[in-house]
Amino acid sequence: MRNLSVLTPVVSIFCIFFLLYQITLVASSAPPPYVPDDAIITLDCGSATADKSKDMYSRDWSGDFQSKFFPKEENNLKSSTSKAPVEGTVTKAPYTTARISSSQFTYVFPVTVGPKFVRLHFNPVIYPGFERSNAFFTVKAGSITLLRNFTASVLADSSQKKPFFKEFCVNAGKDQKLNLTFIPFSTTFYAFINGIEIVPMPDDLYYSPIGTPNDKVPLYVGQNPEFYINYSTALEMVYRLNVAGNLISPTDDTGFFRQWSSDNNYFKSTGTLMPHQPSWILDYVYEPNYTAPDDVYRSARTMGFNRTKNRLSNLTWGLPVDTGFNYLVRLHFCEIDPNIYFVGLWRFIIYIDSLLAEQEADVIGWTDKIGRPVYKDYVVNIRKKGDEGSHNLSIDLHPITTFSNDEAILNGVEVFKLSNSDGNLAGPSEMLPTLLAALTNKEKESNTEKTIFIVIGGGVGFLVVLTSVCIFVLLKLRKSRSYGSYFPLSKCWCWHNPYKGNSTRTKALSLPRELCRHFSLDEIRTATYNFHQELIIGRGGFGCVYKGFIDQLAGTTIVAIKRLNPESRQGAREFKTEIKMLSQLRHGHLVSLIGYCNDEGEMILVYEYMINGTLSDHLFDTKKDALTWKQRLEICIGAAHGLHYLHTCMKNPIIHRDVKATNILLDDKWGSKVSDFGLSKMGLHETAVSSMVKGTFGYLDPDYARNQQVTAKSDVYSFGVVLLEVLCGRKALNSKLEQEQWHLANWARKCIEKGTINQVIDPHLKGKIAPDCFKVYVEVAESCVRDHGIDRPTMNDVMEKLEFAFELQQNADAEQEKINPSGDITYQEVLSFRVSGRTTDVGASQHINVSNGPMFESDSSIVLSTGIIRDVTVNSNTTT
Ligand SMILES: *[C@@H]1O[C@H](CO)[C@@H](O)[C@H](O)[C@H]1NC(C)=O
Ligand SMILES: *[C@@H]1O[C@H](CO)[C@@H](O)[C@H](O)[C@H]1NC(C)=O
Ligand SMILES: *[C@@H]1O[C@H](CO)[C@@H](O)[C@H](O)[C@H]1NC(C)=O
Ligand SMILES: *[C@@H]1O[C@H](CO)[C@@H](O)[C@H](O)[C@H]1NC(C)=O
Ligand SMILES: *[C@@H]1O[C@H](CO)[C@@H](O)[C@H](O)[C@H]1NC(C)=O
Ligand SMILES: *[C@@H]1O[C@H](CO)[C@@H](O)[C@H](O)[C@H]1NC(C)=O
Ligand SMILES: CC(=O)N[C@H]1CO[C@H](CO)[C@@H](O)[C@@H]1O
Repeated sequence: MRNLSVLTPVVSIFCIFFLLYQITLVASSAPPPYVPDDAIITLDCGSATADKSKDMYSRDWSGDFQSKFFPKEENNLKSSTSKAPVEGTVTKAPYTTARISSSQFTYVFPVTVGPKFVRLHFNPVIYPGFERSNAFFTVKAGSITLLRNFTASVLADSSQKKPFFKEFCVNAGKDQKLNLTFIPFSTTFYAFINGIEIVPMPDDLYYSPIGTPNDKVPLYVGQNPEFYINYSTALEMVYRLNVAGNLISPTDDTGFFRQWSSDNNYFKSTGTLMPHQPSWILDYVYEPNYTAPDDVYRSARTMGFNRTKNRLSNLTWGLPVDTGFNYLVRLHFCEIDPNIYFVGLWRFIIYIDSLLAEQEADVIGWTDKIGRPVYKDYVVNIRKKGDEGSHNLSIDLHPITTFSNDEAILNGVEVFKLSNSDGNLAGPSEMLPTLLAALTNKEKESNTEKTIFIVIGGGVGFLVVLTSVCIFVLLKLRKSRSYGSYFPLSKCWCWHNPYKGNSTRTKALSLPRELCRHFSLDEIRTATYNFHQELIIGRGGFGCVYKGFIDQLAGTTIVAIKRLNPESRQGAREFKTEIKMLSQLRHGHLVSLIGYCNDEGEMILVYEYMINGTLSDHLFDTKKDALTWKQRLEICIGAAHGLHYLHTCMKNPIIHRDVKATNILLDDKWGSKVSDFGLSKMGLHETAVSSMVKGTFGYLDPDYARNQQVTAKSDVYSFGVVLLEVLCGRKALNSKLEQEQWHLANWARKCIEKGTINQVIDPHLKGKIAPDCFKVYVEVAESCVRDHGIDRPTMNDVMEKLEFAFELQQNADAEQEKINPSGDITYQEVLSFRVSGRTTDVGASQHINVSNGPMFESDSSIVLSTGIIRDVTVNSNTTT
């Protein structure tokens, strides 16, 4: 008895303490009301300050013109304001005026430190003087990219050309400024903005930096247990849904002017609506009362009364999102069914993107009582899967079968995209084809501009140079007739040689000469629109070459991006050293290597972009205008210079090993550059069919095929084949022709020997080649494709002779023009011409034995024997 009487007060005291403890616990967890420390800014862009206009919710907007938020800096002054033509019902602020510019402009908002809502309002109509499809720009908040390569018009097209807004959460840093910069893609495009809203928000509304109470840190679905969202992250609101409810307008939000939409378009299963409870007084114990408007919690979707069906299904929402980002998914819950009053009655599983997010959700279990709102945050990573740009993020609720009910409930959903580690929120664009068309047009425009400039600018200079050259030539011609003494001349000729000016292109890239830039894989992805199919400009055994756009924010440079495929990615370690070596090679006639990327096991090379493609594109089966003879000569001379440089720039010659018409690229001025040099050394060549012999059939030095001894003369042979292709307009190897003509080099040699080479020249060149020039050219070509390397000239000889041939053509043209100033220049055909008796030939052997006897045995097919590849040779017996 005594014992009991002692126990009773103890128990009761304990109970009282426990109750008090509970009460204080509840009281202390009720959050204080939020008092914003900053004013709300609503800026009507493009409208004068004096005008205060009201939007459809009767909120006031003030003009940005001469406002303190729009500094009078030089860039900003280039922007203009424009009125939106009245379309449909949009006659309210901020959509009636816009600020538009083809150069970048910045707004500076003085704000307190802390996170803010930033809402950008767009009305994508046609503004006078601006083409709708040319709205293409990037928006940055400080260093964070909010919208990259954003095309407001497309977004609007998919939502019926209505005005729309984009909402972000961005943190203002210590300098207490929020800068919003609008950057057009390039000067052809423009950026525009109709309205900007800045609204302060509580620190803990969506952010959860380290130190946040555990139950408020988002669960990282399928990964680590938690995911902290710190203030350096920017959020983009993608969905804010009032489940089973109607639209809640900004003015009915809890003071942040958020808009809540109906979930009707995203709800995918069947279910019932919980009766809306308009009179419920909600009890905010676990969340601040500003978390969401009461109306969000006063309605919900549940599954319905058929328990058999519920057990077999999910309550499902599908939300299309961009891939390659993390998403914050906030689910709002509030039990509003008066019959659900105890724990364990309604329990369900939550899947987010088909991953288990919550094993046992029980709203009453979380809140103890009906009418108490609670939210749960999850972060889910939506990976890039192949080419898929958009993905349906699914939310599935599945009931856990309990003793009385099989149900699930949801009241509201918010989904935010989280910025990447590089501060980017921009997803893939759906706009690629349009963009490409626009860029291509732009390219063409600038090309014609340039061409006109050159023709006009070059015309005057050309006359001056030509006059001096003529005088010089005449003087020189009197003095000497030997090749050697023409060389000073060739230098004169270079003054007006358009391709000599090519180094300006390299300079335009503003890269230090020796520097080889390292690109991150992200940069490469951005530049190629994630290796977009439409940007492929070349394919080969090595992988693909993409057209790429780098430094998009600073004016955009077009580059060629070569991505080596996994099979050729051998020797990753040597990659970097080789790249360093290659990047040292700089010459006006070599395609410059700008940089590389070796992230994640990739091997990617970034080259300057050559707008006119390959020489091959313009020689064979082309619908393009045929290249003129002089253009062809200049192209060959340029390529010869490039190869000569490779052979002589270092102590040991760098041998290209794959000289061919597809490796000679043409720039905007039809100057030529050699590409793909140095790759064979790394074992990265596309034509690396065997480890023994590398090269391309039809161009392959027979000496090399025999001995596997590669020398600079192997390049000379291949270059000779190119010279023949240029002259004949035929491919090095063409099995569609008669068998004896398959192999151009062998066939041409036979024709030269027989004196019938004139019969196989490109029909486009008939009557265009001065006979003297023709002879020199054919001699050079023939000497290059001789069977033995020792009989072939050096690249230097080839280069000089080609320049000589060019001069002969120039002189002949000048003569012709004197006789017939207005007419087309036509030369007599060289009917029969043999290369023989070349006494002044440099470095050439005295005997030519072109087709006497089988110089290279073969049975007219590609012979693969003991791993050695031989070139195709025409059986000489068939001709005799
Ligand atoms: C914002 O712009 C102002 C004025 O141009 C500049 O002083 C400030 O450093 C900028 N702040 C940021 C974060 O870019
Ligand atoms: C903030 O979060 C991002 C992404 O999770 C992370 O990369 C960054 O290091 C974090 N910054 C700080 C200061 O914790
Ligand atoms: C939240 O509660 C406070 C009082 O605690 C009140 O002043 C405020 O208006 C409420 N906010 C909302 C959005 O209901
Ligand atoms: C409940 O759903 C099941 C499965 O869909 C169906 O077979 C059954 O007829 C439904 N019951 C009622 C009463 O509608
Ligand atoms: C994604 O979900 C939306 C709406 O929920 C739907 O209209 C669309 O067809 C879905 N797309 C795919 C690929 O499932
Ligand atoms: C519910 O959704 C989850 C996740 O997508 C899925 O794994 C499960 O099979 C679904 N259950 C039913 C009954 O459809
Ligand atoms: C059309 C376009 O420019 N799309 C790119 C925009 O930027 C993102 C992010 O870098 C790229 O992924 C898109 O390909």
